[in-house]
Amino acid sequence: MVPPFRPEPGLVLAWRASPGGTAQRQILITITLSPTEIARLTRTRHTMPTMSHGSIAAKSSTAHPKHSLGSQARVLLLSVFGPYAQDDAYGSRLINPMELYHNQVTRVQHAFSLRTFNRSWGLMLIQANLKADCTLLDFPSEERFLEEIRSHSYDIVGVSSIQTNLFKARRMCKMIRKHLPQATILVGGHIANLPDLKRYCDCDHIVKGDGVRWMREYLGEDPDGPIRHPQVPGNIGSRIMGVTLRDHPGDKCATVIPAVGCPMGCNFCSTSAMFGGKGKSIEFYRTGYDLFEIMCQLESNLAVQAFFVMDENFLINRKRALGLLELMEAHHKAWSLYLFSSADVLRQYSMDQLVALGVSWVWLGLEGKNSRYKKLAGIDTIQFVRELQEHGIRVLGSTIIGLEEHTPENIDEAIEHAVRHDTEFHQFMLYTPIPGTALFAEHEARGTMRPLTEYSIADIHGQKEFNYRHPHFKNGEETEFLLRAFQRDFDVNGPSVVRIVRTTLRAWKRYKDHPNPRIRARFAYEASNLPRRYAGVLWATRARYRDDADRVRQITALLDELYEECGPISRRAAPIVGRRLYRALVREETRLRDGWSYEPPTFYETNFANGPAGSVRIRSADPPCVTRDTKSHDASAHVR
Ligand code: B12
Ligand code: SF4
Repeated sequence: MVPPFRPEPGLVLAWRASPGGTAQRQILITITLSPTEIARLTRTRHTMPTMSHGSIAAKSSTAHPKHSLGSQARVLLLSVFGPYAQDDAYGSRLINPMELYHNQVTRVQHAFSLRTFNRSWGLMLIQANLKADCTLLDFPSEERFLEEIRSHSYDIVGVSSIQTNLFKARRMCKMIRKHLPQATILVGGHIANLPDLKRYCDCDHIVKGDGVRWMREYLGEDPDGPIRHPQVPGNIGSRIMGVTLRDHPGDKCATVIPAVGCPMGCNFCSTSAMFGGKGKSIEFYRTGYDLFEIMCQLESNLAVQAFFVMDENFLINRKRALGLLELMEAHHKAWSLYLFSSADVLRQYSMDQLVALGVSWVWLGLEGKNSRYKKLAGIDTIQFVRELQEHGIRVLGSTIIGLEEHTPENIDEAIEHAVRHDTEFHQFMLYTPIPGTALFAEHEARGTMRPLTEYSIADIHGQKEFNYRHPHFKNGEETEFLLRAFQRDFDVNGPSVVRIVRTTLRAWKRYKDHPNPRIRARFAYEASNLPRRYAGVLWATRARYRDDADRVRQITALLDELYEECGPISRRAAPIVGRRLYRALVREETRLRDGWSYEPPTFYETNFANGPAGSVRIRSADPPCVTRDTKSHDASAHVR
């Protein structure tokens, strides 16, 4: 049972018709204020009283608010407080953990689910690019957050949140006001697109779009200065089958953030909407050379040769991608890249180019059979996924449940279509109009949004229910359809880890004798787990599925293929590693059955020396020392 959100005194949440009497709706909050509260809310805090809201990067800097202390201001940046994987009154939900895969990809795979955390990269990027002293408290508990604002003095406190975590952001603002009444409060991240956010959160500025530029302007620093890059491992504390992955090729990688936003502008996409929508994106690193410089530093400082490229559609800037490839070739970099991409953009590259660029994972929007997205037009995605896999490119397919044409009668067909892709990972998400997107505006205009009183915003994370009236799904049946999709994919295609071993093995067989030593080296690195660890994975998984004849047959065939390729060493290793893994797997299953969940550790970091006790000073990767223009710009020129 999810405990209901208990509104604090004076807070009323309701939808009502806008004054014009149209179908437009707005969120109405009535807040009863004491005279001191009114005085506090209306007071100017070190800021020019020009704008109540932040600006997207493209707005004129003359209207930009400034902090009176400039770079002398002390800044604290915060992510919303945990714990996350539990049902509570502040909007945490057990089914919405702070984990990418277990949240929305492998959530029904039990102990086979990949458990891992990612840092709050947006906050890290901001911190690395301010001259002002800036402290970051990432994933605090509520107590730790309170301790920080009670025991330290800050001039600016910035909270990053997504819309789902509104109640936490609201509580944090309230607490900051109470304990640091002189501080300016900023709220940024995807929550900024929520209409009337200021009515919920007692903050001074809502920052929409890129926070680096906004903060630099706010502090009187150079908004066009070069972008330093945080040095951050892509994944933290990864576990699978009950085992923690340490130095595991395939997990050990650095995050690199070339850009934010996506010029494709799909109607439901809040990331695209956040950074300007169709035709727009914000590039931090415009050329292959800029990116290469950063990646070289991350490579040596973090000892990685794989990169999680945090860019919604990295390959869309072809010149930059091919520029990077040229430098990788010239400098013999056998890097692996984990990318997000749309199918049409991927298709603009030859397989040779993708392989040479080290593309070894791609997060691919499959959306739905016959969905009308331009990025999928004329592409047989099942065939395309197969082709990518044959070249060692593992695919995380992303399918939408609840497209307008989906009905209770045809949903199984839609699910079967998704499952037939047999991708290594498959994300299923509910079609959800998020404020700020074209889809939301459409539903608003049609009057099909559900009243806020009917649901909690904390449940609008794409894995539970709709926030609008679907034309065909009634009475919350989407919850079961979504779960059915995950379960079907798991039942038919089995644990993702086996699919990953399959594609890694086939790619190794195909590329181990490639004439280019750089390409051979990359495949060798990715295949280095095969003889022992992956042999053990298959052995243990087969043991776990011993009562399922089909699965046993399938895994045995793959294991035989692996033995043939890797020789006697793998035959000897499989049962030894496998038995150990099997025991860990069963232990993990018991733990999970008993209600075990995972939480990310807290990080406390400063961008200056001699920070408070317990804090760690960050280091960042520096770009080539030229002034960069990171303004929002028309990126459509890159799309052929
Ligand atoms: C990494 C990630 C995660 C990580 C979270 C890591 C973390 N520490 O928070 C994981 C995998 C755990 C995750 C989970 C979820 N996520 Co998520 N996630 C992302 C992802 C892919 C990347 C975010 C990122 O780092 N981008 C790169 C950085 C540089 O950009 P940024 O974060 O936007 O930050 C910039 C600005 O926003 C701004 N900014 C950000 N914070 C602040 C704060 C201040 C003070 C200021 C001034 C500026 C500022 O400045 C930054 C630099 O320009 C985005 C999609 C995307 N591409 O952005 C989705 C996204 C943010 N997630 C989203 C959602 C919905 C979720 C989930 C609910 C699950 C789901 N259904 O997808 C859960 C929630 C988990 C929870 N309990 O809170 C949505 C948010 C929708 C919305 N409008 O609110 C997004 C946009 C994906 C999408 N399109 O649906 N997520
Ligand atoms: S292609 Fe992907 S990232 Fe780009 S707008 Fe569409 S859904 Fe968003």
